[in-house]
Amino acid sequence: MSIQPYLDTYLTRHGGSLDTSSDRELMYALTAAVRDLQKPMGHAQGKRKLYYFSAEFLVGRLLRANLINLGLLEDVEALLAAHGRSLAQIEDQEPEPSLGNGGLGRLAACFLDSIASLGINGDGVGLNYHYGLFRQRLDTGRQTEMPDPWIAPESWLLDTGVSYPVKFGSFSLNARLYDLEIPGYENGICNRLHLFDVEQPAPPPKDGIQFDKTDISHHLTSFLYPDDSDETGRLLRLYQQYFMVSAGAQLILQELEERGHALEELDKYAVVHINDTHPSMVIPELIRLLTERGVELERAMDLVERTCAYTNHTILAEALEKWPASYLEQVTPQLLPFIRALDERARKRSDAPKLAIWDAHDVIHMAHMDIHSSAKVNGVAELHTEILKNTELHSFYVLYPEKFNNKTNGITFRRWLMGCNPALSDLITQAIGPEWKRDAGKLEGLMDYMEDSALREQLLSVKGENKTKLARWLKGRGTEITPDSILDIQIKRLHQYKRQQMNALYAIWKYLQIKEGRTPTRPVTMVFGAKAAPAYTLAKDTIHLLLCLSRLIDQDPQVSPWLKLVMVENYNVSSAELLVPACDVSEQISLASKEASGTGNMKLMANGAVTLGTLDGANVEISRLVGEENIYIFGRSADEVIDLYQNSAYRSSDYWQKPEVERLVDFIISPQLLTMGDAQSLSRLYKDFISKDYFMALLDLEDYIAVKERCLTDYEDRDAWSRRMLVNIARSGFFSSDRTIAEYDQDIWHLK
Ligand code: 26Q
Repeated sequence: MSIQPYLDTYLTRHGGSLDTSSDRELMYALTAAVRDLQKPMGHAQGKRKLYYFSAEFLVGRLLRANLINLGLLEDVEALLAAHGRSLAQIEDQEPEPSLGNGGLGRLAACFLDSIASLGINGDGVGLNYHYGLFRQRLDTGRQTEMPDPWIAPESWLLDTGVSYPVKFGSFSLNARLYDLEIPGYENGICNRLHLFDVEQPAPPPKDGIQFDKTDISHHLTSFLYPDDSDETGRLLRLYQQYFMVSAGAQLILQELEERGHALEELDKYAVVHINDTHPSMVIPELIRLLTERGVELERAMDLVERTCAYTNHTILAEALEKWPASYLEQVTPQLLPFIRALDERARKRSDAPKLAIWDAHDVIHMAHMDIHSSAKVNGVAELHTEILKNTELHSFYVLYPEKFNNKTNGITFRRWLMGCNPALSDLITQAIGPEWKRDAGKLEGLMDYMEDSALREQLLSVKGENKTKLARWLKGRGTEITPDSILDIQIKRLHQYKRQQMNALYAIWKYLQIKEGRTPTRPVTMVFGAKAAPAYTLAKDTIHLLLCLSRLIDQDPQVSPWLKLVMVENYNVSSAELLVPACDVSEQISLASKEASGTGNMKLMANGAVTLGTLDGANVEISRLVGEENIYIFGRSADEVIDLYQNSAYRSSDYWQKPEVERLVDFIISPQLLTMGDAQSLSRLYKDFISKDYFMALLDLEDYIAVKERCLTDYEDRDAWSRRMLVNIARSGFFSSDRTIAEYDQDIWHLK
């Protein structure tokens, strides 16, 4: 397979060439060439087909990823180099599809890559948001949000020309189907991500991300998670969800019939995976469509229960979706009789009120509907699944023990090692050969090189090169860092449970230490990348605090040679691909029990970062795999935290009263800091720390500081540190999404 003819055709048609076209034109040319080359490729085959429904697919840039999977990366790099061009520069012009917000969306993208790579018959189903989540700006000392348009003149989207009618309470819309092709890794297969869109999408709003949320027909696919702090926003979310699942359900039944199967055989030929509760309405919608076409109601409910599977990604109560029945009455009244029927059916199995789908207050509980009406329910890491079974969803577990299972998350090593860290990939291949690229479990072979000091030296120097590369990129954006410093990185959505605010208190501690003359052996660079939900005040205040600290440190000549705090603007997949290979210390510091899994932790580990974290989510499994000498664990356990909540026993003021803690918290409203920023914002954060601190940052603070200091000191023994890096890389193979997907198939989907 060669890309050259496709590329030549495009360039000739557009009057360009590899020598004369701009990087952007070449990006368009390569996009079109790869797209054309993929078009005739075959879809994975199989008796049963998976439809993976998700409100988010955070796919990232696609050029490099697709070239890797098509086996064309090296050829294209060589071809470009022969004309003095570089793929890295060209791909920098590629806009990143902004179709997700974080872990759940990126997981869905890794899963599609693994599904195609394992040759599994499965497609994704989602929405084509034109302006994404939002583009984050930090130039005013706080976060502001802008539209993030990504659909360029030459995009990866294929217009299928197909559309499905979707009926709402008072009007109808057509859902037009666009496809993104998802090639498998060197197997000639191309699956699809189906993205539904309105027929007349609105142009980008002029006033930031504000738009008329009642103009559903034009704005339904404008943004992912439109501001839901008012009712029009919440209704719009519901319109989005129903639009996605109704079109998706029609597509499933159409494909079933096209393959010549009867509707009664749905469960034999289709699996519907529900990624968190956002697509849950696919359950009543499928039942509605089946009965409309003549299947008897009880039979339809049975069929759908055997067809669906649900993944839970959170134990946070506020993220478990509940909808007032009145909202559904307005948006999608045709579903209510079917939800009522599902509720009555569930009540025959258990009449406990807390298991109800439709409760006494006329609220509909999506997760409850998913559990009653799916064949399988899974959590995303061992600890998370145990917590679901023993606490959050305990009554459901008692009712349906056989439905519950764990599927520890994973990442695609094609993007998160081969794609983003070619130098490390080459080093690994030199040592153990290329088989790890097909089977990440083979990375374990690196353990045999523990005494190979030359290899470990190279590991350190590759890390150094990646840090230099990051430093160059940051410099282009106006920030200077010392590549020689320790890179301590926390990259993830901003949320109190993830405890960026605790890391900020560490920055204050370090700042004060240096002011007192206790300089570290080596400078430390603390890097944050995080977007806050637009209406999440305390999260935005935390960003403000970080930006204030960053300025305070920069302006202090006594401190700035030793400490730097960088907040990367608009953190996304593309910036993650630069940050992950460069990281020394991976901050995974959520309050134990709250982070369902985490997947950044896996990416950083695979790239030779050492984890500093709590025993939460998949950190528990990382810790078991690498052993306690190769990870820095601190803080209370999930059991202790759950006890504290159950007994309402945590008082943040008890911890604030400790002089060491008080000094750090009070610094937030000190004159020094107040001159840097906004008093209202800083004092709101301060008050939250001392009077609430719902996610218990002060509880773990002292232990965190002590363990972080030990970690930074240990970094100086470069020989011992390189051993830690090697163990982390070698043991990361378990977290391949190929392993995760093979388990989903084995235990849930049964497709192969
Ligand atoms: C809910 C209601 C209203 C508006 C928005 C939402 C909403 C939106 C997004 C709720 C949840 C999400 C996203 C959740 C998410 O990303 N969860 C992460 O999933 C990862 C993959 O399983 C895990 O690794 C992370 O631990 C988990 O936080």
